[in-house]
Amino acid sequence: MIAVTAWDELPVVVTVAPTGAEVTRADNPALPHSPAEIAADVIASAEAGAAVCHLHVREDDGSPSSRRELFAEAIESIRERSPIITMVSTGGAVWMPMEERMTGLEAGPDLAGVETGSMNFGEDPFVTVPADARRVIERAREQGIGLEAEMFDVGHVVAGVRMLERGELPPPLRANLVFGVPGGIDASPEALEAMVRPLPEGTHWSITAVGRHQRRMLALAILRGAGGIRVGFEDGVFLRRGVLASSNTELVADAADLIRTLGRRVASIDEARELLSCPTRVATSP
Ligand code: KMH
Ligand code: ZN
Repeated sequence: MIAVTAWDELPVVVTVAPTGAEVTRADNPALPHSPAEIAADVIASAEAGAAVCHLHVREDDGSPSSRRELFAEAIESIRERSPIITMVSTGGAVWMPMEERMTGLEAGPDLAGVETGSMNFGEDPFVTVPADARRVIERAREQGIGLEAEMFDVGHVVAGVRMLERGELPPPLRANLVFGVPGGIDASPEALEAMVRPLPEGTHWSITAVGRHQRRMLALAILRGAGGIRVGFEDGVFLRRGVLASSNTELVADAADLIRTLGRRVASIDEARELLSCPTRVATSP
């Protein structure tokens, strides 16, 4: 058991999101595409402090994919070399039908994301109606996969909490609060408070921030007692203004430095499993 007496003693879980669906090699040539490249980045990121990986997959040409085999291959090669917690996206890409967004659930991850609402994602609609969220949750529960709610605005937080209260979303609530996506909530101290306020006691909350305020938002969240932060090419390809990150690992190492600089510590994978109530899966092959 982790004996926690104060928020500043709580270790911070670092998640790496190595690929996403929107970023391209034109944005950063180091973007991993193949399952082997994704796995290599995840393993190196785990060594730099990541305890969770949030996975999307790509075809060889870099286009976002929903093929189960690609998820399975990535997860398998990660598990061969690291106990890092694996999480699949069910957000996919804006143009993916729900059926395709759900294929990662068939690849045996530890956790899966679930969107608790709809929004504009830049210029595109990004729609998850409640019935679709319930489908994701149901399939994840059938497979023994834990859930993390992906929340891009206050309404998504409120909807997720309601689902928890109604028993539709199983406890414990793991919430990833996302800031700065055009169409979602902004990246500001006030936005952080607004997103945290509806969360019930005992929620494990982490943050993701995109855009120029990314590092400041991560710092704010670390000082506000966040249970986790997320970095990686899905969320930003720059290390600093005008400086491209050389790899996902560099972004993770930088996030780990930030956590330590602000007086907290980085959660080990074992600690993250405990904090996220995420037991090691017995069946390791997807
Ligand atoms: N690619 C975005 C449209 C998630 O993974 O849950 C959705 C996304 C969120 O990346
Ligand atoms: Zn994602």
